[in-house]
Amino acid sequence: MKKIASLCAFALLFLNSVYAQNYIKLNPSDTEGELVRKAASVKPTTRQLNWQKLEITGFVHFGINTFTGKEWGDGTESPTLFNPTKLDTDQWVRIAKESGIKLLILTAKHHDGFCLWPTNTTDYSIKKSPYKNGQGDILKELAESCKKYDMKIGVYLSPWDRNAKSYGSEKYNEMFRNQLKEVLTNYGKIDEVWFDGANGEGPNGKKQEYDWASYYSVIRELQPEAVIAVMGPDVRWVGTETGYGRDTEWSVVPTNNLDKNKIAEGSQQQMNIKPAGDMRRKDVGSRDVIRKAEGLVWYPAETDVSIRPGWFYHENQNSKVKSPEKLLDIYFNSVGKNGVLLLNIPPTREGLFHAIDENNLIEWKELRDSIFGTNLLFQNGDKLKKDNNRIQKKDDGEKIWTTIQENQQLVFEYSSKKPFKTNIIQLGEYIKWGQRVEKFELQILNDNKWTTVATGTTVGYKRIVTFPEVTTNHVRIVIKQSRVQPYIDKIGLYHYEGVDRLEGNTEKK
Ligand code: FUL
Repeated sequence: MKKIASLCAFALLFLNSVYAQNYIKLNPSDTEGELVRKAASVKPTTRQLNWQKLEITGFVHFGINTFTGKEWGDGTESPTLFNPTKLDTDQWVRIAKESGIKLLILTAKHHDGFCLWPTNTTDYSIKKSPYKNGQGDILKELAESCKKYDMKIGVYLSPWDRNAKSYGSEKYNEMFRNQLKEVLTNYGKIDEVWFDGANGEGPNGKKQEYDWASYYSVIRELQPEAVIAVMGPDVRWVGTETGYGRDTEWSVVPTNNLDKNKIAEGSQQQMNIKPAGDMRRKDVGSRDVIRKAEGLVWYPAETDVSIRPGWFYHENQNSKVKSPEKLLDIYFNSVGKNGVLLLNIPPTREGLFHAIDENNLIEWKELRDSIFGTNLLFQNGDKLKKDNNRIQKKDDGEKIWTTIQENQQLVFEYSSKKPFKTNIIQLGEYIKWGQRVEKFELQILNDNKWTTVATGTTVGYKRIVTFPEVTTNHVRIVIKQSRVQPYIDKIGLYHYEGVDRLEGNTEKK
């Protein structure tokens, strides 16, 4: 009996490690084929998948810095400075909603340690401010507005705390867990918890050893559906704060501390599975990179950037708000590069989104709607040309294109009666079944000759590539190389007359 039980356990362990959802162990003896098959089998967790589908999320940097003009307070600023006179979280959420943002993350506590909710863990909070005579609670106000507008909500809670006396000792870990408990229990559903990487000294010159595992446990227990971002297991920082992601962006990346016992538990132990290597490097997941790894894990990129030069509001930056077209370029290079955009909009000292920011956000949304409202591929009832190798599958009501056999090219050929102008291609993979595409191309037929007008590497959830405008009525989109088989669920060609004006991708930024 014992033998059967241990055999079953072994079989489970084996199955789990081969078909593990979110992570997989590699063996040094894996052939190229096995490596690729394993990489293709790694999939997002439900919380990662739901998060990726949000596409555009928003950051709200607001706090004591808003009133001092600083970017990083040192924790000695007087709470009496915090006094927004016209604070209106409905206004924030309405504007965010109108611009297509799906989740808003509030800096409930930044590095200065000042808490925007009436915490019991420290005196350094809104309770000591003149705002609503110390009776205010910005997190509560925002949570209520989010509920009203059907907006998701997240909290930024800085582990680095330049005010807490206990910082640098075990007591601080306790305090931080209590802060987490407060923000995760009293405000309804929280969809994202954002931990920053900055870790300096506290007021007594000491550095803190963060007890990450215990923080993650609190979050998983109180808000099991929330993703934990950046210094967390679910979402990684793309590696720049410019809003421009990588041309080749893999969500399946190496991890080197897969512990057999933890895999055997088969649960969301990926919180112990930290990715290996520098996630800021140019290539995080191509075949060359994963070949050297001990294991692989699904760890997608979040691309954060501020609509202004600073994260907090500074009046003298009113002329430097990013234009609608700049935001469009950022959209192409973040969401369009298999990332989720996290766009910061800092409220003014009054407690409102500034009119310039509002205007640019709305115009940005109008631009996106006007471009992506018309897919040039499927106009006038024209259909894709039959291809012997292409088939369709369905999951959750979604149409997915794939090949009949493995390691074959997937070809979409399309001709329309009327020629059309295009300079944007958009593709998407059905990432619920993994990320697989390694190389694709757009070709047009001219005088009976196919010419390549755009190329790309990874696709992932969404990939947008711009190219010099062409006029055509016969195109071919070829998925040239994938891991095992591609699963494509979005395909389209679009046009924007201003493509040439965009800075476009520059990984150098
Ligand atoms: C950084 C912080 O130090 C900045 O102040 C800001 O909050 C940004 C989003 O993350 O690391």
